[in-house]
Amino acid sequence: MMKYYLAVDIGASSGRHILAHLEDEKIILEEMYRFTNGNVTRDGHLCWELDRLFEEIVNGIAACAKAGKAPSSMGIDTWGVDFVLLDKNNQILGDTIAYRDSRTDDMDKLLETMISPEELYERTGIQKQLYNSIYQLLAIKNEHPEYIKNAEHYLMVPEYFNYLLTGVMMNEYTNATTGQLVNAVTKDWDYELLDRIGIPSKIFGKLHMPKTSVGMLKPEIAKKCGCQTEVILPATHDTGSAVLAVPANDDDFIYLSSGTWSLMGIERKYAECSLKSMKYNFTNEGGYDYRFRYLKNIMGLWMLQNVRKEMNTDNKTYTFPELIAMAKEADGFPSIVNCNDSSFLAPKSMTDAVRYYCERTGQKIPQSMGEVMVVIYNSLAQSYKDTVAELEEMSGRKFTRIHVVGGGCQDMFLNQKIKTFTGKEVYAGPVEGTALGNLMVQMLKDGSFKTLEEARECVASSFDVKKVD
Ligand code: ADP
Ligand code: LRH
Repeated sequence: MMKYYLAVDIGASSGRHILAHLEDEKIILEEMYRFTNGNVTRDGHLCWELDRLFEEIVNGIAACAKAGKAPSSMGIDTWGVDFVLLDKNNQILGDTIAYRDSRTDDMDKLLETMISPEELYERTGIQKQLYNSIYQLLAIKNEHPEYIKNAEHYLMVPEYFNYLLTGVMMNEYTNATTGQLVNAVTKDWDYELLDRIGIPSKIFGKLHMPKTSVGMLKPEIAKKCGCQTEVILPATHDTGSAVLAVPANDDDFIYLSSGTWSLMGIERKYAECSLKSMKYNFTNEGGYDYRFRYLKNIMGLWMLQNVRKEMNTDNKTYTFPELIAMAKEADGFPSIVNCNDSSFLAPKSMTDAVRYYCERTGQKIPQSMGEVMVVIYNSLAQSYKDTVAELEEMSGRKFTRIHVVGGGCQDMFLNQKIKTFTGKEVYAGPVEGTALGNLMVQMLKDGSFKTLEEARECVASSFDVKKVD
């Protein structure tokens, strides 16, 4: 009997059920189900549709069972920082507001009255991003103090789905670190920090590591799915899973997890919480086996996703290859924007935001959509180039290669720009890096691989990794 493993990988733009099995010492993947994701506006806030996403999770498991490929184990990973608060009846308090919502504007000023930015970085090693869970908790405390008062449990998005599937509430380390509430040295919730910001520590459960078993599906869920399976914790933070699947075992490379966000960095054994690192806004996210991902968030393909949405009409949906062809025609357009400018985080119109940035910085304003896209491509590549220089400065090393994983690695126009701008060797693949990292942890748990190195070796021999010319 073939043993199947299932990764449910939900990114900000889409979710997918990727099934895996081992055959002739290779990992074979099969996409069983896919669904869209994105924010919706409710009562003036950007929210996630958790109920719909949960239905999709169940539908996808059912699709595996229907195909006669019921998974023995499964794991869920999603984007970081977002969470729900549950009351004593285990019901969600309020809407599940998404990290791009503006409710956290100015929460940095409030937080600074409680702890200095320097001390916060020294304790957590996490980059300042206004969407981090710490700022979101302060925003809730301001607008709905009753939610904090009535909260019994803090569950991040994948943990909430695991709870709905199994009835078991379990916090997981890698995703917890994204929130800026975990101490980089103790690798546990920073209880003193929680005290100082007035958030009750009782709502935070023990932090569990990837490979921990959450439990079996509840009987009513197993019935809907048409199968029983064991839910396991992968690195529930998608970036944590993606970086596990980088197909290399040496350390002469920089990774770029390329999707809605671009996450560019290196793996390290210790968190670097120096003032210089803080100035560059590098982050130290907790990973599998307590490895740290020293990386930078770059606005990423979110910018193109939005331009695409603005171009699509009822009669025409542009494919990514069509968009790339338009951008190629306009190549040579000179303007560059700072991708990480806050005006690109959640603009009403990305096209207008790019044009306005060019105007206010005295640059040529892109007119055609091709020109707008070229500005985005070149600006992303410029950010990667700057980040490579900063990573080399901070680590005191030079790197030969960049490994690009995730949906964005299919964009050869972008891959070529990365090569041209950074001057590094660029390798693209695997596309489903995040799902693969999730699956690798399940395979490490059942002993199919003894070590992460062995698993990474198997990834390298199982998937076609393209060297970009
Ligand atoms: P998420 O972070 O939402 O999980 P993905 O890893 O799925 O994102 O990557 C989605 C992005 O990958 C798209 O926005 C698009 O820019 C890029 N992409 C996906 N398919 C293609 C393709 N066929 N060609 C070029 N780019 C693609
Ligand atoms: C990528 C990601 C990233 C976080 C952001 C919120 O999907 O998890 O690592 O910073 O979403």
